[in-house]
Amino acid sequence: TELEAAIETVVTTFFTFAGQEGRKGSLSIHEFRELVTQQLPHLLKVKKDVGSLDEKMKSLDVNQDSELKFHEYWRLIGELAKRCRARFWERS
Ligand SMILES: [Ca+2]
Repeated sequence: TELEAAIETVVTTFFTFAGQEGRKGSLSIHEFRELVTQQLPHLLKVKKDVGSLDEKMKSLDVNQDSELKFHEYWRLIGELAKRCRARFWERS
């Protein structure tokens, strides 16, 4: 189904970018930047502002190890989903 495919995309996107360098199960700052600019340009408009992207990463990095594990990345997806919901609500 569409929903199942969407969930799978959330997971495979994480691992595709996390596998680029360093530890394969987590996103480095560089990988996070790539993921956001390539895959979330409309939902997370920080493309030209590297500083705010680093801030975003810090706010998601719960254990402060400068890498994002899946559950930390998942918090971003949750935030974006909430934002989508708010917009959907306004329209209806
Ligand atoms: Ca982390």
